[in-house]
Amino acid sequence: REKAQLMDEKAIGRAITRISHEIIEKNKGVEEIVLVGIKTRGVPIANRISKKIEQIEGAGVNTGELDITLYRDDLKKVDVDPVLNGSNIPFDINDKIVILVDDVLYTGRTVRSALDAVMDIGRPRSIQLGVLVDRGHRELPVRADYVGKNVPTSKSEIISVKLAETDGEDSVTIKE
Ligand code: 3GP
Ligand code: 5GP
Ligand code: MG
Repeated sequence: REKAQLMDEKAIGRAITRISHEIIEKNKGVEEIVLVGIKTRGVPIANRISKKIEQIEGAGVNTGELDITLYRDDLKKVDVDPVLNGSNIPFDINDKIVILVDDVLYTGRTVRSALDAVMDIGRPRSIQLGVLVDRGHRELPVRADYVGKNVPTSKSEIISVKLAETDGEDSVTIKE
């Protein structure tokens, strides 16, 4: 079926700016926070938020990444749990507020896996979650603290997220 555009470059930029402000406000500054992007597209989103926060606050935020592999051979089958593949978090997360960042939140299984990974590395004071798109259909009690856009979907729909860093352009579209 036809692709419908949900966000263009400007909308994605505004969402990232808003989320950055929300992070700063909720945490009363950025001294205690670190950002962790979930590969693939959570990483450029985390980096953009990190840059934006630095612009706003004039202070840098440690930013790392988690690699979580989705063990399954086709995108429609989401019944296999994601497994941690690797991480690059070269800074202390003990007593920090860790903010996980992903492109799309769906069943919540990727985030559950990411929570495990973070807890293995250290003992953060708290963990928060930011996503560009929340498409619903949670299978676990997971919710995002920061959401770019809520998109009610059917299970057969797919949200395509393109980012300049990985895809040469910025767009969010929905297709069957
Ligand atoms: P990402 O690595 O940038 O997050 O899951 C592998 C890739 O497939 C993801 O890219 C994601 O964008 C894309 N994808 C598209 N539809 C789906 C879906 O329904 N579930 C999952 N897990 N990934 C999807
Ligand atoms: P969950 O584990 O919550 O089911 O799915 C989250 C992960 O799967 C995210 O990292 C995201 O990239 C991917 N994902 C799930 N559904 C979609 C979708 O419709 N579109 C895209 N682009 N990614 C999805
Ligand atoms: Mg993702």
